[in-house]
Amino acid sequence: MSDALTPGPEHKFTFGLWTVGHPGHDPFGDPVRPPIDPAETVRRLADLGVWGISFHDDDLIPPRAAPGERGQVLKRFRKALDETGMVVSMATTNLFKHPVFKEGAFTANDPQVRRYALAKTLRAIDLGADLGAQTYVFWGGREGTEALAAVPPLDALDRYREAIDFLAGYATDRDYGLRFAIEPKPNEPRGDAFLPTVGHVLAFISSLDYHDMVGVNPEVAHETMVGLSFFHAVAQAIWAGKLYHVDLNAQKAGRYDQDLRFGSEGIKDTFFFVKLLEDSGYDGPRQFDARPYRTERDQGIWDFAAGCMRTYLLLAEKARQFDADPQIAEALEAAKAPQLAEPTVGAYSADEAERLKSAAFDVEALAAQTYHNDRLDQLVIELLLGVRG
Ligand code: GCO
Ligand code: MN
Ligand code: MN
Repeated sequence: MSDALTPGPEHKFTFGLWTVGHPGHDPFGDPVRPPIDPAETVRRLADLGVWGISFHDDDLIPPRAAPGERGQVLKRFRKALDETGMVVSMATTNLFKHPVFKEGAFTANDPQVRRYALAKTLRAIDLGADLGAQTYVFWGGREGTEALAAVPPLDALDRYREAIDFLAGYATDRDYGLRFAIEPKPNEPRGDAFLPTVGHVLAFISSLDYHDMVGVNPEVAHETMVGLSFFHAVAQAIWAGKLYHVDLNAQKAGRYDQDLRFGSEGIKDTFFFVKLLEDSGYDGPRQFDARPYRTERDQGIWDFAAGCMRTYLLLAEKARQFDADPQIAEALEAAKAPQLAEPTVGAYSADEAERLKSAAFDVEALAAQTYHNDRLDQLVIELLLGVRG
């Protein structure tokens, strides 16, 4: 069966090995599910219509792998990729789990820790490129601090920039054709993280020598944790030409990092995000970085994965209905939404500045205008609740 709600390779849905494979431990409780072999994950996801898989170096090759085990794991993984047609969409480095990174990785105070973090990443980039990844993600899990005095932030940002530029130089030198995507997160596991939001990352990128090959990997949960609109964050990344990857899940504002099934919270912001992504022509991976509830195991894991994709496709369908709805079109006119696309004055000229200063504005009449935003928003709510279209 193929319809608008059936996931297929054309949707470019991807999952990280660490998502469906998460054994369900949390800071208070032990694992609730057994680990899943990466090759098995590839097969199960391919059956659901998933296009790609991503991993941290350590998700694929166990850090304490015995000699010979690496080759075996890779062989099984490649076989599963070949047999299913699944691609490796993204690769990344685990720079947060091992205690060596407890004080930071690229921004650790100890230069030897920083150099080790770079060495681990260089090897992980080789692995990712070898398996065909086109995007390399940097999430600075341990880049931050609790003791504000301990980590001078200006130096930390210098070291962060040095690391990303060095690695970008390496990937370029090796001709890997990789693009880098930096993933912001405000906190957790650190009390305060460096590069906490999409805006911070965009500003940071502009300071890089290799700024052209570096973009952003925004995540629903991470912007939402601090009460920001993910929709607007992604819009700014697209506007800057820097949306290189995206992590999809769900999150309640003001909570710990919940990694919930895509679309299961914050449905309105999520809807406008999906509509934006669909309208924007973004053709990169749509990665789900979420986890099944701790209550799930076995079939529950795959139901969770299917649910993420189904909700995305349902929202994409709602976006098409939004565009085709004449009452919504009228309400958009009433809100003057199309007029925001018209330039205000164009480029600066002294003449135009004079014309503006001497123009007569009927400020009272402008102030008395109505925009009917409540009506427009109610139409959106009714669309989402399924009573329109
Ligand atoms: C998190 C992050 C990670 C990253 C992953 C890939 O909150 O733990 O979202 O899941 O996305 O490390 O970089
Ligand atoms: Mn996350
Ligand atoms: Mn993520």
